[in-house]
Amino acid sequence: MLEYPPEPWRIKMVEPLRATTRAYREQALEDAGWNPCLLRSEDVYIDLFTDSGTNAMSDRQWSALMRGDEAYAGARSFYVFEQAVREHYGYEHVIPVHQGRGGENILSRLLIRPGMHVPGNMYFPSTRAHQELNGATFHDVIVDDAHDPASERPFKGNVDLAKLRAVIAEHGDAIPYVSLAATVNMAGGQPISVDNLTEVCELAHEHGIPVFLDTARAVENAWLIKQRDPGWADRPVAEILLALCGPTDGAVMSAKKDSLANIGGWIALRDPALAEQARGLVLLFEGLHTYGGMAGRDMEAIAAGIAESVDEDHIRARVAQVAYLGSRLSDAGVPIIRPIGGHCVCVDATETLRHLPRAEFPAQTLACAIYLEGGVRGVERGAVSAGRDPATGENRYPPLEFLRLAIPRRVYTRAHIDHVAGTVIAVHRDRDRIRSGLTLTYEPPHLRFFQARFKLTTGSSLGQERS
Ligand code: P70
Repeated sequence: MLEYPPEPWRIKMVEPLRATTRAYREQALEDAGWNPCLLRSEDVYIDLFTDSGTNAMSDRQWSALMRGDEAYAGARSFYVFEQAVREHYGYEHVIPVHQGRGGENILSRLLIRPGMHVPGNMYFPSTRAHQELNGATFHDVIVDDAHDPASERPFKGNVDLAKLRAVIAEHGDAIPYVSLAATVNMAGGQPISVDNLTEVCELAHEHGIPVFLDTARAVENAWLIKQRDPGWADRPVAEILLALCGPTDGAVMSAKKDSLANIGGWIALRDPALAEQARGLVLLFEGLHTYGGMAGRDMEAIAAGIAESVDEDHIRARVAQVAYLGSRLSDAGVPIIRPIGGHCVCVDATETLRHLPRAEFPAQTLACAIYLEGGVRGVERGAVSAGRDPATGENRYPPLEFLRLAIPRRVYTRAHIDHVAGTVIAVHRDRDRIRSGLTLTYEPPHLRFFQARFKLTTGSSLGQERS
């Protein structure tokens, strides 16, 4: 079992949690249409649904909130925020948005025209949804190992340059940009290396194609580079972050992840003309270009959070807590995506529930089973998340089908994490008792996993009650 260092913080304020009984949870899940996304958070004991916006802010961030300048235009807080992004991510033009998908909407509208093609290192649901809404086809150019849960390759977020070359050869003129992510969420929080990212930018730039980086978890990516690439082992994480952003043309950020905030985001660009167009769209969809849908106090909290996010003690403890959960599961024989990523541990659902067909959504079923067992909420990352092909209307079955346990930053203690490990290990041990998968009863057209409802394919329980 991997040990992790004591947290570099102590707790000043607490939020009570409520444990529930199995019978209570069965009713709650039934009411939620067998979709943990639709549970009330009060009915969840340990919530690993997401690490997005669920972080605990520091006393410094809370006091920064009080400095929020709520002026409609040109608020002081905007300039504090802009300066923090410029200093730590290295981009000149910083445009606030209310959260990541606000930025995805602006960038996609700005650059994509119907019939275009966007290559990227694996898809992310909201990113691809905005690309498709604007008429583009997404092409996954990530290395093959990213689709193999057992592969121990250190940089499973890397782009396969041959795949990218092939997309450029076929669609060169119709590629508005390359869409990269650091880390790659849908691959289990796997990092991209500085070398690979630099090569991708060189190749794209040779063809006049810009590269935009999703920096939601780029600090975690930078930390994993420090751990896994000997060339960067002695460098501060803040320097690695700048090296990651350096070769790219801009970024889209959800500040709800690395930046330890509860809401917010930004777009950053190097090209002044493009930045001016982006501000024009932000005015229409988000708010004025000096607040972008955020309150002044949110911008202050993000600025303080950015500085904390690159603190070596913080990022070491954060990633180590994730690794601790992963190692506890691995040691007990639970199949997880290897190596353990930056923000989550992912349980391989096709491997755990081999007896269920993909059409019965094994990862969604596993998410339900761990909620019933221990009140732990994770999220499906498989066929439900992948949605339907816009052209054929058929379900997409991505190679990876997993249950994601995403760990909020600075929120849960080691005893909480041990409870999660115990819950998942118990479900895995009794996996043969899970006799039924799930069938969709309702699905919305976009990002269906958030609102979809299901019923058990057979019977009235997952068949895992204790006798
Ligand atoms: C999650 C959240 C959000 C996210 C992300 C990356 C790499 C952009 C965004 C969007 C929440 C989520 C959102 C849509 C589908 C599934 C889950 N990830 N890029 O739980 O940012 O939420 O601020 O609009 O991970 O992983 P935002």
